[in-house]
Amino acid sequence: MLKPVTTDIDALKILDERLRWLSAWTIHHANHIRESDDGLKVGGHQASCASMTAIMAALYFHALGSSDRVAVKPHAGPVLHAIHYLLGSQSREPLENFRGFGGAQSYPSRTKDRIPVDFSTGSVGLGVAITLFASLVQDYLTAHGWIEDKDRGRFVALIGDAELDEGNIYEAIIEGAKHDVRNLWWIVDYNRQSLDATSADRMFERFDEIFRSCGWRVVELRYGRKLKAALDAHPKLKAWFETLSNAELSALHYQGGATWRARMEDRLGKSAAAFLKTYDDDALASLFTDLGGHCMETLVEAFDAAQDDVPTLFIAWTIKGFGLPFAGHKDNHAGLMNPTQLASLREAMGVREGEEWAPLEGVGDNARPGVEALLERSRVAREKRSRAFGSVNVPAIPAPAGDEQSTQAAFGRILLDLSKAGGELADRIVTTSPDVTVSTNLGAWVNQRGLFRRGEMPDIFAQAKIASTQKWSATNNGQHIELGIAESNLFLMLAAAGLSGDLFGQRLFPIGTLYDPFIARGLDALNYACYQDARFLLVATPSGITLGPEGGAHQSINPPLIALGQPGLRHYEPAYADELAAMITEAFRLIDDPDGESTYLRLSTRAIRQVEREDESWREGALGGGYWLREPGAGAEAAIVAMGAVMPEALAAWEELSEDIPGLGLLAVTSPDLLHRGWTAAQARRWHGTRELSHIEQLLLRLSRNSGLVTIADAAPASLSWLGGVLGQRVAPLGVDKFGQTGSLANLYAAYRLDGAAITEAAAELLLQNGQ
Ligand SMILES: Cc1ncc(C[n+]2csc(CCOP(=O)(O)OP(=O)(O)O)c2C)c(N)n1
Ligand SMILES: [Mg+2]
Repeated sequence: MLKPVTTDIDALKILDERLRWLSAWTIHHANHIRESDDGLKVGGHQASCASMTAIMAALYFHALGSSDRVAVKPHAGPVLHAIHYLLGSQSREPLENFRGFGGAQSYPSRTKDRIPVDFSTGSVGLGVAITLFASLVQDYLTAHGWIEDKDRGRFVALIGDAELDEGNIYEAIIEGAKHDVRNLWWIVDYNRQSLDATSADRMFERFDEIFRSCGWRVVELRYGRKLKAALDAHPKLKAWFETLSNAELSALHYQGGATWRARMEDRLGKSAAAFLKTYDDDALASLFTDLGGHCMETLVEAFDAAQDDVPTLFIAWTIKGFGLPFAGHKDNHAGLMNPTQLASLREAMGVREGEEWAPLEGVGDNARPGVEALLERSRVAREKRSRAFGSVNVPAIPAPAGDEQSTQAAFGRILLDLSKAGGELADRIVTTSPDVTVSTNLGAWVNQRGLFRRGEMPDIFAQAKIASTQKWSATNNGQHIELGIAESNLFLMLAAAGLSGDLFGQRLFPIGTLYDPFIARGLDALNYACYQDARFLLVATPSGITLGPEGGAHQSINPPLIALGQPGLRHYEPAYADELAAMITEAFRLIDDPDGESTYLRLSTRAIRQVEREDESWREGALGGGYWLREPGAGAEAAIVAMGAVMPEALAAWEELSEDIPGLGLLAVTSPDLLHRGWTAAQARRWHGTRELSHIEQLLLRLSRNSGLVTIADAAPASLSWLGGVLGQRVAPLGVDKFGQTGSLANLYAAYRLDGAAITEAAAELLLQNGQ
């Protein structure tokens, strides 16, 4: 772990100033100097950066070790780039092109930025919480013997104070307390301002209570050294200072020394007179800006003092826009200095015109060697880590036997078989679920592989010999991470475990299960996981109104549409167990492939009769998004297009209708998502001159151009209705477009038009139109 290095506070202060300059300049350059060809506002957050430069200088140039990982507050992205610029690991061009195409991204991005970014940030709150789950993954890997103690690091989140309103942070620390998480530093840039205005008063006390009760150490860095000494010598002044509301304090910082003086004369009268005599206005303003988060000595001391593994929240008081003309102004969130203000700042910082990008411009000859030596000593990684892929052999997974099976039960069987068979893949699987382990059929796997806990957790029921089919004991060898009901945590857990190869050089195959409708509960965290290219398998089950008696609150409708629009996540919806086995094999392959992605399996509890296969020709189609379960006749007038659990209805209708409609085909769609992607990709290729039909075009070309398609899915009808746009065939879309309710399958399929009668009617109508 970290050892404090002998540091040069003066050099750190210089670097703090360099970061403030470079971040402000980068944003200024993008907005005021770079040519704009579209007139769009470029933007950037000079005030949010200035608020954090001392904290980040103390961290990156003093406290961080080489195995530590950081999630940087999104709006401080330019400071991170400036740090790497000073370290020599960022070049000038991406900074000149900040927020431009191919330039440094507005918010730190793992995938798009050239510098090492440990965690992408942007949606506030998520970058904070993922560090907690990454720390848990580190504990998991250590316990399983995959990383050594010397390679363990600390996980740091740099947090805006308004970010602490995000509920996902509290869901995470509650979960963290259960798992006894450690090695976390969360550092709040407590500038008491949000986007709109100043934030609610005295929240630091609330945060303090909440975090402490979850087992955290809370370190408040309210005062810098100078201010602390001054206030300690004047208790009345201190008492008054501490009564100032966030808005009053911010306004005073903005207004400056004369206003501080007038206010103190007014409020404290004679008792302040002696104190005020010792400061001119500028000195007074400067004294009151000496808050903990701007005082290098205070920061370094606090970081050096927190070298154990207790999770620690630092509340570092700061001023938003510190050192800039709009410091403390409530509207400064997106505020940009104008060219005149920027020129004054440049002069004040000793930067010559034309030398704005020179890394150590303005640093005197005497100071330079010390600053350069400190940069040299920084243990922060300069290079992006290469990503570890292809490390684990993924064998083909056999389909579980059984004439009648549900995809959910088959999923449980597949994992059980994998566990029993053993091997590297099985050992590298880690499962997790927000309190629906048993009801999503992970129970048998957990019986085999056990729960993971750093401290052992005995199964009291088993010890008491109370009969139960489910073992529930935990050890540090276990492979299932139990989560409380908080779907956002599930996705952050999957994100962290799905980045294991990138963060720790150790591949894991994370599988998360939840009920399909509750994907929506964690949607932003799911998007966040995909955005940074975390790799995992998401198993959502049960799904749809096929859930029957469980009723409308648990019957999902729109997740296939969500998946259709979600980059980085492949949706598969199998009808049969053999399809599922092929998809799980593919999902594992995609996890460990540089060009892979994550997979979402939408499963069902409905046991259906399995189909007889004549050969293996279905397999490739099923993995590509669809295949003809019943081949159409050449130029057929119609086809039924069905997905997932309603396949028996589609097959029955096909049997019934194929006498009347010669050549009627039955297309089993396994992934509208892949079909749609393939279709648009083929179009894009054609624009570039390559003629190559997509999978769905090839499938549909078997039918006549003016044929009709009856599409059916236990999901929003739009999941499949778009298929009519591929070749211009007409579509009668069946699906669920009202909330579900309780009932038997027969009741519900009839009421929601997912039965054979609906298919027949829809087909008849299409054919009638054909005749017209
Ligand atoms: C989930 C989400 N909601 C809203 C925003 C828009 N937003 C960006 S920054 C911000 C306020 C940030 O205030 P704070 O966290 O205190 O940061 P700082 O004052 O340091 O800029 C908001 C609302 C966002 N990025 N993410
Ligand atoms: Mg703030």
